[in-house]
Amino acid sequence: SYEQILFALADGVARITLNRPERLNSLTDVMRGEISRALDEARASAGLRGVVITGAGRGFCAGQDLADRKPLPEGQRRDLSEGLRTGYRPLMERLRSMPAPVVCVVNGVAAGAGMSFALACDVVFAAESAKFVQAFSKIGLVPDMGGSWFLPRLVGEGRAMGMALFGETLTARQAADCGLIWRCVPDADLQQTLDEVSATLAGAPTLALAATKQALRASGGNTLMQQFDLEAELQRAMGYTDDYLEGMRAFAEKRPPRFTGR
Ligand code: T3D
Repeated sequence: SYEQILFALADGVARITLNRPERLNSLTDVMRGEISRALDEARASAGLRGVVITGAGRGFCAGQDLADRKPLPEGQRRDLSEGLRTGYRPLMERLRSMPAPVVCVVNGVAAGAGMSFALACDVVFAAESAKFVQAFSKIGLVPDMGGSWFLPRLVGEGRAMGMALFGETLTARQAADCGLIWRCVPDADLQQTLDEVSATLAGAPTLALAATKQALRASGGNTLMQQFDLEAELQRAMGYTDDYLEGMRAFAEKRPPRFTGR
């Protein structure tokens, strides 16, 4: 059972909802631990088809809970590295190694580590009223939870620098326009987006999507020739799946495929 998140599993799709709305779902030690545990539970469940992450209330996630970081008396300093190693990193390792697709539906503001969290997911949808802010520089910190790695890869170094150094707020529309996220949707359609994304993942050729993630992720460190090799290896494996067989049958029979994720 969970205290600070909601976890549900339906039709093979796990839904994790950050659930401390009065604090804009800012991250506590407990919440980080619970998200990690939920990702483990999802991954261990039979026939997982995908993971959807969202937030309760008007915010998605305001980053580190600053109530846990009370100002220190003069002369004292805080070592922040331990929390990154033992709290943030284990969560991110689980998120990034999830074979099934992970979709984030950003319902409201995503700030600091909350923004990194969203960007770590494979695909990000955001409500039109949601905002993205690299809050770190405003409190004298550096982007963490992988933010310094994701940002330049998603939008290029020029935009990443602007976002991270100035910490200006981006609207969901701006985020979608510069390629930071996949899609900006009207607020009124957010619940429908959650349901549609879940249904899409539940009916997807899950092994192919896992291999697709693997290929796209590997591309940054591969030459084109290495990528050809990887594609051939992955495509070989796909050729033996039930879903490929079904995809070919459905095409020949002019009907939508019924993928089982195997
Ligand atoms: O410390 C380490 O371990 C290092 C790791 C750091 C990782 C990080 O994430 S650092 C960055 C931490 N996050 C921030 O600096 C963001 C702080 N919040 C904001 O800048 C703003 O709240 C937002 C831009 C996110 C939203 O603004 P707005 O105007 O929509 O809402 P608000 O009124 O500021 O916030 C609503 C309430 O949530 C408010 O409480 P109140 O006044 O109603 O009692 C506010 O204090 C609280 N809240 C917002 N963010 C946090 C928070 N409480 C605790 N921690 C927060 N991060």
